[in-house]
Amino acid sequence: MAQRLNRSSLSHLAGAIQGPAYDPTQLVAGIVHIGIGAFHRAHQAAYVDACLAEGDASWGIVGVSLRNSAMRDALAPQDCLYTLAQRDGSGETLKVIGSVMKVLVAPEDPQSVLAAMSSPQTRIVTLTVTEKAYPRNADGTLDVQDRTVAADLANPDRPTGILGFLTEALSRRRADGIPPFTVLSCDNLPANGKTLHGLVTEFATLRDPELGRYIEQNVAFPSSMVDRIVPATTDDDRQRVAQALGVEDAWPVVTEPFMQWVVEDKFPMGRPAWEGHGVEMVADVAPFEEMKLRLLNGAHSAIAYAGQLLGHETVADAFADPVIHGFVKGLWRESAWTLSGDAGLKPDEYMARLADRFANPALRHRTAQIANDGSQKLPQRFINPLLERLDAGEDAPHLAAGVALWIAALADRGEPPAFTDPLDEALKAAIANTTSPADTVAAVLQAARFDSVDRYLPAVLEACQRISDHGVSATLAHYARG
Ligand code: CS2
Repeated sequence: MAQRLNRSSLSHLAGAIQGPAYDPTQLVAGIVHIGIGAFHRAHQAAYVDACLAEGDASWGIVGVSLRNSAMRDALAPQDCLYTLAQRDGSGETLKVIGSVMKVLVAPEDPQSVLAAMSSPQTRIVTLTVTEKAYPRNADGTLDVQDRTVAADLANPDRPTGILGFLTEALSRRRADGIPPFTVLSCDNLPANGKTLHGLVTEFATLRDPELGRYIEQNVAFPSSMVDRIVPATTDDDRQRVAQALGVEDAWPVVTEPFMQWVVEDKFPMGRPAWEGHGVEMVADVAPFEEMKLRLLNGAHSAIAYAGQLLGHETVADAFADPVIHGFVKGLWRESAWTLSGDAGLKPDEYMARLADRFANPALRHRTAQIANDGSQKLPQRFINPLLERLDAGEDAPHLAAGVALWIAALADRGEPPAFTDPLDEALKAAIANTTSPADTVAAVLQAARFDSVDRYLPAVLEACQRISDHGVSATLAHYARG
């Protein structure tokens, strides 16, 4: 068996592959990151790695897994070193990242997570936990019915979810006279920092109104827009990377060359010098985030559901299908119209670049991966721009058809389902129990808890009817022509 990637094998990596340009044993843990998956390791941890290489060793990362031990089990034997593989049509470059110091597994040992978060050295807590881990209602308020919320309110000193961990750690710091850390959400939600601040404040208030007030007034929750396409790692990736590296890496990350991070500059406890490494530190993230969620993520969801329905396994394959391509262009026209014009952004250039990124032949980004959790993604990707168009007296046929593609793909996902949703129980019941197409569409939109359903139900229904009468390709072509 080949030797494992770790500190002692770093000096004999094959080729010209670079390891960390600093001594990982000298790092101090300044950041706790909750949700240490592939995305974090390809994005924030890579930006931090670049900062550490400049000599400020105080921003090492302690990663936290909220669900299981898989990441810790893969990374611990390799001193948390891992390979970042950037690929596109012109080839692949590999780099070994050293910014992650250790990985904690919350369900096994919540106290070690709280201890890391409560340490005076920890100045920032970052999160990539996906949309569904923010227990909120359609209007952004706390979902008090959520099971994790109820469990964490009942056992505040043994939390399981993000609100429980953040609140308990902030409460312990306050009791110990340690200033609060800054909380940086890196999830694909509109106003992610503000949203999370509201949720933590509401949650903490239910525990203790005084604590709620303290968090509301004293803790910074900057918003951020993150962007990098990171498909799930496959066994082929592991083999290819091991061959190039000359040592084995149990969990490399594979991504595109492009990366972007726009961060609201609000860090009372300090931060890495990210701006020297391409991070845009701004006063208002909203225009960037809206453009990304609506143009990139919106198109991604349309490609994912259309691709699932038409048998395309990857984004690149689906985007090469002329009917999907044509539909996405129409969707882009509708969504781009909703973007704020005064932030100096250039949606046309952005969309041209997106088209190249989606066509990247070296990334096997599975449509099934993006299709997951539609009930949590569609509001910011389709529903919000759709409602804004209706408010302005414009129609939104592509956005409505995007919702219809989701419903059609949900009804057609096979057994075991090709993709899943946290509201599956209600969504499956909505699809199974209804008799007419109109009933099904209304029931699915209700089950997904979308906002203002009545306003766009007829347009979604029309698209669903077209799909069932004429098929997916003819429907996409119809909208693209319109
Ligand atoms: C994707 C995103 O899975 C999804 O929902 O749309 O993960 C997307 O790849 C990233 O946001 C790109 O930055």
